[in-house]
Amino acid sequence: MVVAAGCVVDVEARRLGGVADAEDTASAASDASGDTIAPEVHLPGDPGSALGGDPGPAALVATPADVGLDVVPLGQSASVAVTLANVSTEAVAVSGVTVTGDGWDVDAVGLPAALGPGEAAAFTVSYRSRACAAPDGAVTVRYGAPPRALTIPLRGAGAGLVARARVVEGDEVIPQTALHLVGSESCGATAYAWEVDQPAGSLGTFLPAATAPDPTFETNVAGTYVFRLVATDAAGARAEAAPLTVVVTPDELVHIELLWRTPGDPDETDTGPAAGADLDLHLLRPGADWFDPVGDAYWHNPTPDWGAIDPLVEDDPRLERDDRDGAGPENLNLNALETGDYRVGVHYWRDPGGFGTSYATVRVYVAGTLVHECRDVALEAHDLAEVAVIHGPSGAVGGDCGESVLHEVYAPLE
Ligand SMILES: [Ca+2]
Ligand SMILES: [Ca+2]
Ligand SMILES: [Ca+2]
Ligand SMILES: [Ca+2]
Repeated sequence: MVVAAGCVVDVEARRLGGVADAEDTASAASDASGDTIAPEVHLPGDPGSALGGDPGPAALVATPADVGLDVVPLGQSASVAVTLANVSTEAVAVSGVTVTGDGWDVDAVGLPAALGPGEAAAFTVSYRSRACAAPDGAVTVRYGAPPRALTIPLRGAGAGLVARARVVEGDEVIPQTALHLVGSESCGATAYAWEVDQPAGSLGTFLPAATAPDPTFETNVAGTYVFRLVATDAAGARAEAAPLTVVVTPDELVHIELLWRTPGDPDETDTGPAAGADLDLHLLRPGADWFDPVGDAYWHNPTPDWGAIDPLVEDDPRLERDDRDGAGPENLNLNALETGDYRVGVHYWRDPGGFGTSYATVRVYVAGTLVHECRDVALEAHDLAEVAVIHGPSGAVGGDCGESVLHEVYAPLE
């Protein structure tokens, strides 16, 4: 008999005497006591196993004889009342009611210690959904002398379609963290669709695809990302997981970010030697000029030695991310500021695809906080715009957003 979730089979339950406690009687009725326990018996007149002597017809009958639940959503519970009827002509002592199976439980507190001839009483079997597919289980009722066992099979309930999403790295990370998104813990899903709201200008993508159950996603731009997962089952039903919010915060004293868009590039996320416009981020040490072999940190000089010579002193800038094929981002980081003005520049180095004007966005973070932003600074190939000045050692940031642009600027190695 299959009983729908939440359905209760009502029966007349009469208390005849003491209370059989499932917990206390479970161990007392164990095989270790040396008692012989006759096997499962379902129907009156069923002789059961004759091994060790014919125990005779079963005295107790369960209704339903087995329990099966339909869908029980994760975290929810369903219960079924099971009636025990004494179909014999003598009183029967009930010595224990036990249950097996993860998530299954039994409440037999109200069950009398004995049932008279023709009498019946009920107990409750419940299931709490904690997994996509519930395990099977069984209720065993021990009764009579010598002890006999009445087994009621429990067939597990599925959780149905449930979309579940999580991110392994947690909800606060630093830039360039490869997030591992997990959707495969959804229940009943046959297809997955991930979406993301990402910081302005960020064109991050899911790898290997937004339809993968467990994709990765690299947070190359600081800011807030919101990930959404829609799971679909074989019947086409859809379920959406709770959104995941991940905040990406730089952990360097100074973090400078460059993004750009190039409207003439039909695909700003493709890769390859001529796939996009190549803009470059530059950071000048106080007093240095553009393309200085030591004083300008950029792609050709990504980790110059500034400040102390001791490599253990964290006072050197680092170009952590370079981008050569469109959109960016690039980022430069610095953990110590000497006295003086550091200048931040954007150079439109190459336009191998002839994509034309690019619009640069630069954000400067100091101690994890966005303190300066230039949006959509228009640049033609070989333009160089100064977009920020960082005052050392205070970390105050000023400057304009590319009001003065140098034209026809070529890197010395060109
Ligand atoms: Ca492109
Ligand atoms: Ca570049
Ligand atoms: Ca140094
Ligand atoms: Ca790119």
